[in-house]
This record gives sequence, structure tokens and C-alpha cells, in this order.
Amino acid sequence: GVNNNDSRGALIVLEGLDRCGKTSQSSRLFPYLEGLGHSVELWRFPDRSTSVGKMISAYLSNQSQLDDHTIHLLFSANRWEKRSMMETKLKAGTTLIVDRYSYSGVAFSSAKGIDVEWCKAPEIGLLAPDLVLYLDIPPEKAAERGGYGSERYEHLDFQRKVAQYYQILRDSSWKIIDACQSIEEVEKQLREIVLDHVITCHKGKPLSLLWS
Ligand code: NYM
Repeated sequence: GVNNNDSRGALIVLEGLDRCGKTSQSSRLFPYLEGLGHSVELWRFPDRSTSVGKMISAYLSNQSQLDDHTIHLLFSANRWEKRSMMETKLKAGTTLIVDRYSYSGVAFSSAKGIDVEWCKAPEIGLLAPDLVLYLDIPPEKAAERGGYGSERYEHLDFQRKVAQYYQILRDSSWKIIDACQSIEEVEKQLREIVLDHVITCHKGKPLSLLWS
């Protein structure tokens, strides 16, 4: 690999509305970075493999009903249960490409009418991403792509609200990528930005915590 002994991996998060192309793009970034000799893993939230993740999955597929605050805290708990593994991997030099993170947590729950600050509170102390890539697509365009499944939240009206809360959450450090471009064009832009950040983290940029 290209790592020095003391260099850490980068925490790279992809965010965006349902059907924005996050999942395809994360799976394309993975072999790219690996091919350059980096240690890299592909993660996603919710992580449906844990027991908390199974509760989340049942909720999303309408097999269970939960109070809005309760499901919010479960999504957060699902990140907390992976936190120490995340830190271990990053410190060992592995870059993590993460499909959705705390911003999804806050945007989707706030879109239901829960106070933004309340939504952010349980995320405090999780590792802050080194890079947030926002795949920007108008909700109407995402809906046209089809493939909205039957899961909760996969409706145009709701996605419009989620988009508004992503707007509130974004800051100047986010990289906004026009997700209406071709898959190849989006991929090309992501590669450049990501590689740049992986190298910065190898050079010893310290890890920080949410919300910072
Ligand atoms: N979602 C995802 C939340 O509501 N809160 C969260 O914290 C996270 C990580 O779950 N519509 C929502 C967004 C998605 C849904 O995600 C499932 P995916 O990427 O479709 O598996």
C-alpha cells in the first residue's frame, strides 16, 4: 500500500436524496482507491446487519411502527455501535467510504417536523467526516429515475422536505456534485476530490468530532 505507518485513513461520506446515485458511486469509488493501493472499505448506514439495524430495517419496510423520535434514536444508535470500529479502522490507515451518515439522520427526521437541534444532539461525539460529498439532484428528477421502492420516505413530497433540510445542514466544506450528470462524469469529479482528501489525511490531518 501507499500508507506510511503513522498515516490515517479518510472518513468520506456520501449524502443525498433517495435515487441520487450515492450507492452506485460509492461502489465505483471503492475499486478506484483500492487500485491505487489504498486500504479502503465501503460502509453504509443504516447498517442493517446488527440487531438495531434489523429494527430499523423492519421499520423502513413497514413491518413495524415506531414513534418518530424512537426511530431517530435507533438510527443514531446504529452509528454509535459502529463508532469504535470506525476509529480503529481510520487510525489503522483504512479509508472508509460511507453511504449516508448523521446528515441523513437529521435531514430525514427533521423533514417529519422534529426540531433540528434535537435531531443533532445524539450525533454529538461521533467522528466527523473528513469530506461530505453531496450528490445534488432535484427531487422531481430523482423521482423520474424510478426505482423508488415501497420503503418509508420514498415519496416525492417527503423527498422535497428532506432536500430543504439538507440545505440547512450543508456548510461551505461540503462538495456539491451535480448528480444529474452522467454516471461517468459524476464518477470523474468524485475521484479527483476524494483522492485529494485521502492524501491530506495521510499527511496527518487530525480526526475531529461532530458537530464541528
Ligand atoms: N435514513 C437513513 C434515515 O432516515 N436516517 C438515517 O440516519 C439514515 C442513515 O433510511 N430513505 C433513511 C434514508 C433512506 C432510508 O437508507 C434507508 P438506504 O440508503 O436506502 O439504505
